[in-house]
Amino acid sequence: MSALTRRGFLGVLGGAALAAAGCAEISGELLRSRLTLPRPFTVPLPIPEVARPVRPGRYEVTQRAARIEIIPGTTTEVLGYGGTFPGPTFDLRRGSRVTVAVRNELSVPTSTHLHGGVTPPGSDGYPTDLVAPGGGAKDYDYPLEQRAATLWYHDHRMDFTGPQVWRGLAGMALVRDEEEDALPLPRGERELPLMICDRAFDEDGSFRYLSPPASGHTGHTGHMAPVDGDYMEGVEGDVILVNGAPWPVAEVTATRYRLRLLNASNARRYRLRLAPGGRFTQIGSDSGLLAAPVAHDELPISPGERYDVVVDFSAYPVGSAVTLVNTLASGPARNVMRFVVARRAADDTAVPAVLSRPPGRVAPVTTRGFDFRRSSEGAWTINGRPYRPGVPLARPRLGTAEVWRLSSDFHHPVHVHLAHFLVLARNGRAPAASDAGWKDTVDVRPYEVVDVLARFDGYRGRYMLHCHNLEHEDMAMMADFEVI
Ligand SMILES: [Cu+2]
Repeated sequence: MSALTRRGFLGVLGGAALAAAGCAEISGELLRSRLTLPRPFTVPLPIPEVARPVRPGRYEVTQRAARIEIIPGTTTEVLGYGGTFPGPTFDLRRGSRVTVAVRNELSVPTSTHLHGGVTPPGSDGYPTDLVAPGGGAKDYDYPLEQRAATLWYHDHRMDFTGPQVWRGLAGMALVRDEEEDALPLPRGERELPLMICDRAFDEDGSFRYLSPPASGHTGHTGHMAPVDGDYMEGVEGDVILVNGAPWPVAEVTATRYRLRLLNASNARRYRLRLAPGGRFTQIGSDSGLLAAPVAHDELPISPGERYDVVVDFSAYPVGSAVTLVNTLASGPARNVMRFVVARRAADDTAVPAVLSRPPGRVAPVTTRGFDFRRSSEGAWTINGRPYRPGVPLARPRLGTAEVWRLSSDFHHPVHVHLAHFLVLARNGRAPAASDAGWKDTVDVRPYEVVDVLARFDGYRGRYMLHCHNLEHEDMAMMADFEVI
């Protein structure tokens, strides 16, 4: 317990002090690399390969360890879907039911969650619904009865999501539909999935993460908790990876590009800007296209969130370097990646003033509160309770909507499985421009109360809501709800 309590109250007090100082934007504790950091903007941006079905509607992917070059001149062992990091991108169609057969050849159990998916409960990646190591397998069924959106998938193993995602078990999944097809948006080489995450590396090139404390405290779920007490706030790395490459560079033409931004970090929040200046035209949120585009100078993005944006590189002279930066960080982690505008090119794309007809608001049938807080015992809890599998905190009815009031003592990116929601208010005031659209993850900041209108459509059964700071999640900040 000593490792747990050492910083137990420091975090709470520190959070309050930082909030008072007006700089409460950092959501984790920095873990430094023990090798020389690579020079930024030297590694070309990789684009993950697109998964190919073995036959129509069926994909097979094997989780396995592999050694890949992330930091130039050294290699890193990853735990990867298909032995790659990120895993392959699944390019899927609305309503085209697919099965993904996952085979686990790792030495640890896994559970795969399609984040943002409207998925039957048996395929939703419940944390104890494990695929056994050493050759276990499971067919995950995805009916994909949902709007076009930028989704991702990652491991969700009870108590070990943080270390297993850190070591590579994550990838992107795009759902497309006819509504999106009809828009003149950039596509093909001008549509870039950008999975942003931070990592730390050891001298030998391996991923550096926490080891279980020597004292060996147990997690609140009864398992060995992997999170060192010093890192209860969450783990941040000092190397920023995009699609698995450190501070990569992408050559672009002076045209519009569609960027699918995903924060796949364990704990790090970002406030993304373009330097020397420029705008993101947001066309989509976590759960699909917006009704109309929204222009942003900067985008706050917490773990699990996505933004679908268009950037028009014709606004820059040919030869320009346009750097995606994170204004919340200083030092090397302030850089994310760079675009170099190589040449002019024809561009017949546009961002129409009307993008889509998202589902409307429906009247909520009730209001429920979920309080995300560190308990006096130093555990991350929801409504005062550490996670108890099989004990639902709420039973919403299928086909209804509810207001969920999310309150917080720290940075908690709250993710709800199955349900999509609209942000109604922050501390009783209008939400931020970046809260636009239907979402599945919302950045709840210290001492904030965020009201969301959640729709429970799709399936009855057991789902969960949890903090998507993966170290908080592993330290029991999860809860079940059951759709009835
Ligand atoms: Cu949290």
